[in-house]
Amino acid sequence: MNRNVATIPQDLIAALKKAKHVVVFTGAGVSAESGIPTFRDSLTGLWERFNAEDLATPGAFRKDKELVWGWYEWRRMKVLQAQPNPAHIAIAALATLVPKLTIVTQNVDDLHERAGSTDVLHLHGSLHSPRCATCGQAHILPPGIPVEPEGGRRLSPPVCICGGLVRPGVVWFGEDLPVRELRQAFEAAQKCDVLFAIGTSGLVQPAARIPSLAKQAGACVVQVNPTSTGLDRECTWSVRGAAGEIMPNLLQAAFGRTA
Ligand code: BV8
Ligand code: ZN
Repeated sequence: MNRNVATIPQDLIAALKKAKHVVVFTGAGVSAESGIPTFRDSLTGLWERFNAEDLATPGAFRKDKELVWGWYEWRRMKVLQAQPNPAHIAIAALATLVPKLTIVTQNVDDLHERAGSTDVLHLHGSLHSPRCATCGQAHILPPGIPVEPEGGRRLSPPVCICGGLVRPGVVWFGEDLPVRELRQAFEAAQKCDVLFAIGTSGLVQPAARIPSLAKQAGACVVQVNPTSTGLDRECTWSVRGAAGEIMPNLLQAAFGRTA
């Protein structure tokens, strides 16, 4: 039974206070209040006539590597210019308030880490770890924040010492997820007492299975999202609101502190 709630229910607070193992599963919405467009927000500038799912594919990179590499560098600039928001900070603090916390993210930004979270399981890779498409060698990006025009531009991807093209270090549609991270995420979901699904539309597989795995294993599943999603039916509670407000309020209610 999914309860849509605008305020934080007492039984949720009680469940969190006695939880031994909490999983926080995040999507693009957790970075929205840091100014990072969500994955399904419509694209702008050079990419406005595309949707993200079409650009985030090996085929798009083969077809127009400058368009795709320019998009990822523009996104990387946005992330480097952004700051973690109160949701990231509260999630980092949660690690000091519960016996065990596992953070699983679909996001390719490093805002959880910059808020102080460690051992974050990135299911879809990272903007900050490009690699050679041929030999797999990690590519070291120049230090600092790339300067890209607001509307974006086409950029030639770097070339590896082996002659191969450097590609973004993300998992594209049609590509397998990293085996270790996915296994650890599924295991944590099946062992935890409480799982938070924060800022995700629950559309992308196999990551979207994580909340139902937790529910089937008997965990309380809490969704934090301003809108209804396909995950609603998996959730014990769907707390309607922005993560940057809900998460600090939840920590304050349960533990008397927000960060
Ligand atoms: C794969 C990296 C095997 C790139 C991304 C069934 C099983 C297996 C696969 C499939 C399947 N069915 C279909 C597939 C194929 C595909 C898939 O799932 N397609 C979907 C579209 C149906 N899956 C794959 O291809 C995966 N690979 O399964 O390999 C395989 C191999 C070959 C053939 C078949 C299978 C790979 C998927 C990974 C793709 N890469 N990212 C990049 O970033 O450029 S996914 C991308 O979507 C991002 O990582 C993003 O995080 C993720 C999920 O989106 P969300 O995070 O949920 O973001 P979204 O914008 O959708 O929603 C944001 C939410 O936040 C909204 O609900 C909004 O209301 C909320 N929000 C807004 N503001 C706030 C907020 N919430 C809280 N607070 C706020 N302030
Ligand atoms: Zn190479």
